[in-house]
Amino acid sequence: SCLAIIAARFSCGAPRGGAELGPGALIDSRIFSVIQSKGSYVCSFDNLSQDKSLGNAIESSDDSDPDVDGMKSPRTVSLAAKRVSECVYAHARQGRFVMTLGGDHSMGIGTLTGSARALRERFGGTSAELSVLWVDAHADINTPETSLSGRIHGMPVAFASGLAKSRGKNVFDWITETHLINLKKFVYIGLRDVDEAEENLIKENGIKAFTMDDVRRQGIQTIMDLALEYLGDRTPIHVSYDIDSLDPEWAPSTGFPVTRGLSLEEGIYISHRLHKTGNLIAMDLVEINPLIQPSKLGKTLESAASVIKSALGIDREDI
Ligand code: DIR
Ligand code: MN
Ligand code: MN
Ligand code: MN
Repeated sequence: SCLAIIAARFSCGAPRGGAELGPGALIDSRIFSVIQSKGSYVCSFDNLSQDKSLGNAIESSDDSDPDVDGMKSPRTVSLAAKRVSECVYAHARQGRFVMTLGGDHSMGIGTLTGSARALRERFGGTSAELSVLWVDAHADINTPETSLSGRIHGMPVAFASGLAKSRGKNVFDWITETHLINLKKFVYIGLRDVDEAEENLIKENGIKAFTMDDVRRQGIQTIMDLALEYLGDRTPIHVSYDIDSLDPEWAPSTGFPVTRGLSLEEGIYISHRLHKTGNLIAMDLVEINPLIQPSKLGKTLESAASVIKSALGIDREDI
């Protein structure tokens, strides 16, 4: 079958640069040649953001893109996310599995909206609504009003669901009704660093959330049982996988590592269960930053590769 790989080389949603180098590092690790050599997938690559203007956080933090409603680099991130959205949409519309490599998690605005739109066009009606599993230490659901940092990598869930809205000025004004995900079909796993305002948004909107405390109390198997049961049987699933969901022991090269995370085995188990549903249609693997703990980048890439492979149904023994 066909696997579309999108290298979303952006980091303007994050406070510092480096995540734009994540996709290249992953691709250079030859993980996708292994996947192709297993005969599992025919891969095609889209390398987004060759142009400097969308390169990294430092370059984009100049006067050409002043804050809007407290958001940093708003037009740059909006434009980058729009490109990702269109690219994901074009592949998903053809029924391809779409793997987006990040990049900071603001690109989730692009991936989720691209998937949601493609699904609505392909199937129509409410059965065509996307299910989303958000695997992350963070909730990434701040709106411009609640955000303490103004960084859009902390806001993708809010923009992709319509909780946060565009106020013109070329900032997310490309997002329409057809792009939006439904927060009733959305589950978090791995949360352990959530702002107070985000907690409130999760409660107010009745969002299903499994924190790391839940994982420790109940075990990852039970948590996956509950998550998949909640999303239902015959629902296309998009997993947005932030590498910082894993414990820093397994994924040190990331912008906001948080202790008490998932073990690599738990991280792989999540992917494995998703694969086994037969309903996984898209995956994001984001927030690898090769400039952070560079001596441990190899370990971070290995962990990411394992999580990706199990999502695609390639067993650990095969690696
Ligand atoms: C914080 C940090 N909640 C924010 N979020 C991070 O900036 O909105 N997400 N680090 O990865
Ligand atoms: Mn994230
Ligand atoms: Mn995170
Ligand atoms: Mn982030």
